[in-house]
Amino acid sequence: MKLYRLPGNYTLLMCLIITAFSSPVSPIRAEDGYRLWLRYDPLPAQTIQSYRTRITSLVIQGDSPTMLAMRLELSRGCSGLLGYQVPPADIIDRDGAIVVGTPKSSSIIAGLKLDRQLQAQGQEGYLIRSTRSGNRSITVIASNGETGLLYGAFHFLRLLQTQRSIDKLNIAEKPRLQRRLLNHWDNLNGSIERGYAGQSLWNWSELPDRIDDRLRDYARANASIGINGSVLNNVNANSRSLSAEYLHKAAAIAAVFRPYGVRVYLSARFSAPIELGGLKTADPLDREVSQWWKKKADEIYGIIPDFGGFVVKANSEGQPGPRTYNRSHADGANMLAAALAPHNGIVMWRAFVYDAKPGYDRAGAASENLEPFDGKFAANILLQVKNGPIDFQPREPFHPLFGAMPKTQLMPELQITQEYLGFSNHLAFLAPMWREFLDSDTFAKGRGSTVTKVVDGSLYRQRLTGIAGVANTGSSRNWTGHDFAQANWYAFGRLAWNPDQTSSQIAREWIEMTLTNDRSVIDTLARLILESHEAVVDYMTPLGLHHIMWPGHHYGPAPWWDRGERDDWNSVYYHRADLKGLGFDRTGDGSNSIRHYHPQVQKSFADLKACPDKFLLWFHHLPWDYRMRSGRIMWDELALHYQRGVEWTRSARRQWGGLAGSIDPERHKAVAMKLEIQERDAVHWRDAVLLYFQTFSKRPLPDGVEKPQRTLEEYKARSLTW
Ligand code: BDP
Repeated sequence: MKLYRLPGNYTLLMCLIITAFSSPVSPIRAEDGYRLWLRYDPLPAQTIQSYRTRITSLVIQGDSPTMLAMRLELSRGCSGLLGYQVPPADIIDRDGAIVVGTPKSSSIIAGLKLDRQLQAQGQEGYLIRSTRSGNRSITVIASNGETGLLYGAFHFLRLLQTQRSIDKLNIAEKPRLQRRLLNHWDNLNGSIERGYAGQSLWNWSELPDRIDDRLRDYARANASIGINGSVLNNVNANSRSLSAEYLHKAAAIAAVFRPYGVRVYLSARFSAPIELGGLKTADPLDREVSQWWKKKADEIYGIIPDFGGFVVKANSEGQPGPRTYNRSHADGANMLAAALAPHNGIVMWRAFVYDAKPGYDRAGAASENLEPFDGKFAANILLQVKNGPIDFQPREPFHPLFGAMPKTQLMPELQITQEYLGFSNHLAFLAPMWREFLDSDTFAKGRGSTVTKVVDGSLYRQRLTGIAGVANTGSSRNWTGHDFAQANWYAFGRLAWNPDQTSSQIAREWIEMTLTNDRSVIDTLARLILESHEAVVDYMTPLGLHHIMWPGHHYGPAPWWDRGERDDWNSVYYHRADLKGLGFDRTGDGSNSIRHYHPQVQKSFADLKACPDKFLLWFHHLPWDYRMRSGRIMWDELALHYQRGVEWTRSARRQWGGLAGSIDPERHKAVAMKLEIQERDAVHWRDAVLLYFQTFSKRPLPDGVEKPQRTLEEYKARSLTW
C-alpha cells in the first residue's frame, strides 16, 4: 500500500481508497468489472514511451477534500497507466510537470493570467493546455472551481487511457447542461424498482453510522463523467425519506459525495404533510400545507446545506398530487418551489402523468395535462419529461412537449436501466437511441429546432437546464449486472455533459477505457455495440410497435395481454391488431394525439409517404398487405425484422466468441453467457409475437423467417424467465 504525504485526517481515508482500487498490473487478467472505465492498467510500452517526457511530476496546490480526491486520482491514474511513479512536487523544476489548480488555490495558476478564459468556463468547466513556464514545458489543468479541476483531471486521464497525443493540448470544456442527475428508483427496504443489478447501494438501516466504502467509488465514477447529482429514492416515494431520521442518513451520503461534486436530491411524496406532519390535507393552496413544506425545507438545509432539491411524481399511477385537491400541476409545483427557493433548491416536476379515461390516447395525456400551464411554473422548476410520450419503450418518437412549452424549463428523463430492453441480460447500447431523441427536430422555431437546442437552453434562453437518467446501478460487483450496461451509465454522463457527442465517439472511448486498447478489437466491438439497440428493436418492437411486453415485470413478450385493469395497461390497446391490420392510428382519423406536435412534424408523421418506417405503426393502423418502401407487404416486413433481430444475436455471439483471447476471461465468459440468454430471448420474442399476429394476418411467414419452436398456447402459458 502506498502512503502519500497528506494532512493527518485524510491519511486514513486515502489508505482506504487506495486499498479499494489498487490492483495487480497485467493487461489481460481476470476482472470483475468493479473498476468500470477507470482501470488505469499500464498502456502499451510504445505509448508510455511517448508520454514519458510529458508527464514527470504533479504540481498540485491546495488540500481541500476535492483537491485531495483529484490529486489522488491523477497520481493513481498516471502511475497506473504509465507504469512509473509520477511524484508530487511543490515547484516546476523540470519539463513535463502537470500543474493543476484554481487561481485561488495555486499561485502558479494565478501567475498564468488565465482569468478571462477561466471565467468563460464557469465553476465546472476547465482548460487543459500545453504551455511553458519559464524555460519548462508543462501541461496545465486549470479551472475557477475545484469541481472543474476534478473534471479536468478525469479528462486528462481519459486522454491517456485512449492514447491520445498530449503534445499540443488546447482544450476548453464546460458542461452544456447544468443539472446532470441520476435518478435512483431505490426503495427504503433496499429493493430497486426496475433495478436489475442487485440491491440498492444505500444501506438505510446502517446509515448514518456505517458508510459503505463503495459510495465513494460510486461518486468518483459519476464525477469522471460529469454527473453532479443523485436523487436517492424512488419517484414512487415514501414520506419517511423526508423524516429527520432519514435526512440524517441522506446527509451521511451527501458527505461522501460532496468532494466529488455530486449533490444529493430526494423524491418528495406530495402527501408528506399528512403522513409526516399529521395535517388533514396536502392541498397546495392550504396555508398550513405550504408552511409545513417551508419548515421542512429549512430543516433539510439545516442538515444538508447543499441539498439539490426535489423530484416529484404527482397524480400518476396512484401517486398523490395537487389534482387530488382539484388544483393544477403548476399550483403543486410552485408551492414546493417556493419552499426551496430561499435555499436555492429546485423542483423537478415530472410530466409522466396520465389519467385513465375511457377511449383516450395515453400518448397525448402529458400534453393535455401540462401544456396549458406553459409559463406558469416558477423559475426554480424544471419540468422533467420522458424522452417519448408513452414510457421508455425500445423506440419512441420524441415527446411532443419538447418544443411545445417555450415558457417552461424542460429537462429530459432517460431510462438507463433497461426496464423494457431485456433488463441486465440484453446488450443494448443506448447512446444511439438517445442521439435519435436529442437530434429530433421539433420545428418549434423552424427547421433545426432540435430537442438538444430546446433542453440546452439555446432555443428559448432557458436559464435552468438539466437531464436525468434512471440509474442502472446496484450492489452487483460490476455495478450494472451486464458488463456492457456500464456503457449506458457512461454514455448518459457523456451526453449530459455534451449532448452533441456522437454515439461512436462514446462507444469507442468506453471500450478503450473499459475493455481493451487493441485497435482491431475496438473496431469489432464498437460496431457490435452500435448495432445493438436497433437489433433489440428488431426482435422486440419493430416498425413503431410498443408496449407489448409481459405485464408487470416487462420482460419478454405478451402481445395478447388484454386483462389489465385499465385499457392502457394492455398490449392490445397499443398494437390494435385486427383482421384488417396493425398499429395505433394517432392521426386526425384516429386519436389525433399527433396534434400535439408542431404542424411540420405532424405532417411528416401523418403522411404515409413521409413517415419513417420505424414509426409507421406508432402513428398508423395499416393493412397487413400495405406496400412498404422495400416493396414487401407489411406482414412480411414485420416478420423479417424479427428474424433480423435474431440473426444479430447469433452474429454477436459468434463475434464475441472470436474475441476470447483478447478480452480477460472473466468478463468474456460473463458476457458470453448473457449473449446466450439474449439469443434465446430474441427467438422467443420472434416466435411468440409472430404466432400471435398471424392469428390476425392469416398469412404464412415469408421466406427466410424460421419456423416457430413452440405453439402460441405454450408462449402464452409462461413468461420468459430472467
Ligand atoms: C414506468 C415503470 C414504473 C415507474 C414509472 C414512472 O414501469 O415502475 O414508476 O415508469 O416513471 O416505466 O413513474
